Amino acid sequence: MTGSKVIILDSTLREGEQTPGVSFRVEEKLEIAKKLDEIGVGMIEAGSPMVSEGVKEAIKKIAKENLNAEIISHIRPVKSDVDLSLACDVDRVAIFIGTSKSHRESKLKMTKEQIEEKVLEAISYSKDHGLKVRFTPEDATRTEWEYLLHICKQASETGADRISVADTVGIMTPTQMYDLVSKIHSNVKSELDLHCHNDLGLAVANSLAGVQAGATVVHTTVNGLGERTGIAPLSEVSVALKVLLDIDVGIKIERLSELSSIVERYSGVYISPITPVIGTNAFSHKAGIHTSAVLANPETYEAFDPSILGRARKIIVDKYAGRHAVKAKLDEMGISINDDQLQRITTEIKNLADKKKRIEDSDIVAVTEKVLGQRVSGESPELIIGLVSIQTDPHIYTTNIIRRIIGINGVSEAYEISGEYDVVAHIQAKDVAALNECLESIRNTRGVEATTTRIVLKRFQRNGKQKEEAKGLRKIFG
Ligand code: HCA
Ligand code: CU
Repeated sequence: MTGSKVIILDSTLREGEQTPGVSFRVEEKLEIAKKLDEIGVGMIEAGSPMVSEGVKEAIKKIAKENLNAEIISHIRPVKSDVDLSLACDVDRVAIFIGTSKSHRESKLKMTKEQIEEKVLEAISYSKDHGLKVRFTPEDATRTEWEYLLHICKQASETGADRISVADTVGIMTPTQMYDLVSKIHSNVKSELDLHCHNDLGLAVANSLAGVQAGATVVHTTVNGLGERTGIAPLSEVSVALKVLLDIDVGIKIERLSELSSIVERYSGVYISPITPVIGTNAFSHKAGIHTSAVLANPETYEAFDPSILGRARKIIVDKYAGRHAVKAKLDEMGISINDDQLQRITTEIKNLADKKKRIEDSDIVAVTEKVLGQRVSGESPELIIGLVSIQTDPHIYTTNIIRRIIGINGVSEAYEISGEYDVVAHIQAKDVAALNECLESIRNTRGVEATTTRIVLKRFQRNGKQKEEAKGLRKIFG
């Protein structure tokens, strides 16, 4: 391994915007870039200026921000693309061209020599105009070794101080990646980037192997966005490097979840609950055997401490839960019970869970009250409940807007409806501040044009037993 520091290049704004269905607005790009910079990303690939006026404008605006991160434009080896990059005032150009046989013969219809000539010309032109240069032999991992080495050496000698080892279709194994990066590293002077696609789910593993072989920049996107199945996700790469290889890439890990939610919202692509590191379930424990072990010693079923992400472990209470889990949950709610009551509550919860898909905190409180025959004295989870009627942009598919809204913290359900409004969202918040934050996020959602919020004063349920008064209303309405 080299002694050089390893840093992250984030390409959410370039590779990430190549995700089918994703298109960021200029202001969204600017906000994402600032957040990436704050979080500690060392390089931001801001876009390809030749794609559109909007992309160019976003790169220009990001470059103007004077962020700590190096700002890169991703271009073809043509003068006009270099000129556009100069007009955007970026720090570096990343010049890419396919080098593998299929790219040369079927896509570019160019010979090895023609490709080399174009690349070297573009590197010289960029250097002459004061730009830093990275060269990416696209599909490097399927390029004949002799040609790959030759063109990388030439690019390096012509002034590309970085070379990106692009596993464009994600076909490497970690050992193959380690071997290839080691070979390039020992034969070429430039520093190496890793650009690993995730077609077979190996992007993170291949990135780690590449770092062990001497590469010093890892390309990521927030939430792993990108062409097809995307590239290595920022959160997984930065946490895995830290936890498994003790390599600190300077990322503020505790802010990764926040960044992920912003990008979910702006991209419309939502992560699964079982996504590593940032997924809702990443630190949830369900089976009785697991929960009692974790409560005794978290190490038993945790790869690393959730607190590094500012997260807490969660004990799931449903039919798989044992008494330890139920006890921990009731303790958390400030409800104290004896052993006999605990046994009965646990049995009742299991019975209920056989009939109901999800056990909410309110179900646990209801079961506890039933067993104890009294209202529980501890902190029952009183929430402010709101119904938000939403008018949406008729040009955007309503289901897409709902998908964005449902990802906002505090939104528990959303319905597409007929009539004056298009959508109704059911929101829950612990206090007025959280309520306002949730409403603000709904209003800021792309496609939301107008909202009207009604606060629930009393809530009745079918069995007639539960009737909750929402708190904090006087405060909101004077
Ligand atoms: C592309 C190419 C690229 C380039 C990667 C890089 C790839 O999608 O246009 O410049 O490091 O995967 O090969 O993203
Ligand atoms: Cu790519």
